[in-house]
Amino acid sequence: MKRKTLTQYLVERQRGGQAVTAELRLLIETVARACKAIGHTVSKGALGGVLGSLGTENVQGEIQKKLDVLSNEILLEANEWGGSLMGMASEEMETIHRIPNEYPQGGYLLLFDPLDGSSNIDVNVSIGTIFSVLRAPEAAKTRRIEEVDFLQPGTSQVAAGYAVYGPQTMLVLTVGEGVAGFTLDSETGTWTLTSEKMTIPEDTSEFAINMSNMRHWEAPVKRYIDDCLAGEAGPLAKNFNMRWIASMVADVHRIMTRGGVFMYPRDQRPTGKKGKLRLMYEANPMSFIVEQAGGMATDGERRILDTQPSALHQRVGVVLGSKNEVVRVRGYHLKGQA
Ligand code: AHM
Ligand code: MG
Repeated sequence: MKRKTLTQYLVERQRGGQAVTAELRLLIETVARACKAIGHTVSKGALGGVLGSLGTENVQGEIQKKLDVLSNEILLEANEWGGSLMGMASEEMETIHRIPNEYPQGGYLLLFDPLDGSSNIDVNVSIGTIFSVLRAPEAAKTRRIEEVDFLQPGTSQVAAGYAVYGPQTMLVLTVGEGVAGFTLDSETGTWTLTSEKMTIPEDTSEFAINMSNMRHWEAPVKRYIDDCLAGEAGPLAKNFNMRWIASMVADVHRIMTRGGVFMYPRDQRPTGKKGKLRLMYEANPMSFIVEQAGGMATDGERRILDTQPSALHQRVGVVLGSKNEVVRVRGYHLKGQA
């Protein structure tokens, strides 16, 4: 069977309507090429001398791994000169990266977590890249792009995706017309369409949460997980399975494939009050993808995509996945407030 490539998929959407402009297509293809390079670098592991820490800290106070920084550089270099962007922002950079004057400026902004799941890098467990594309505001086109221009709600995203570097290297993409999955053919180097319309089953009996944080959780999360653990005899009247990979990309990819509910909730620690995951380049792109696949994404009570960001690196509680289960978790939160 002759399968479509990423380019064909995007060209079809470019011809079909407004969702993909030539500039956006070029941008997505460039990001996909960078992900291929990151995947290649990741796969070299110890042979490439890329494992281990650099000893530096990023803006979030996290120790940077060599691969965090290398992946960030790969994405910056690949996307700087193509003419689709005005600026970029990343988990690994304190502030925004403006496209240098020597290159043409485009109409879009790119945000990314260059290598998500950093704690899994050195142990050879799946990791990934997450990205989000916004339009640069009209007003910014006559002046320098500023950080505030990036602070748009997730509903403004024009495209989002993730690459997962696992047993297979895959790219999962939405341009707001459903979600498509591409597998990297390592022999030809081609992103090849392998799932034309990914959909998340509405019901599930599988949850993903870091249980070691249980003592810090807010009451609704604790109640929900207690009820899951009670199984068939409990109020949910079914047995639940649990998975936690500690790479959001890999956990979300499992949910995209067979359903489930993923939670990194706010908790009561001083460092957990706002959640762990970052809104702009982790929660927003993943929420866009999950919603486009028929799932749902909330911070416990509210839709993540409606959040008006106030800072580039702001954090948010995340509950996403199979629709009926996310509705249930939201119910526990809303009931708690009544
Ligand atoms: P990172 O972007 O620094 O890798 O952090 C985000 C990751 C997510 O991929 C994952 O869901 C979570 O952190 C795991 O956290 P924990 O180690 O607390 O379970
Ligand atoms: Mg991350």
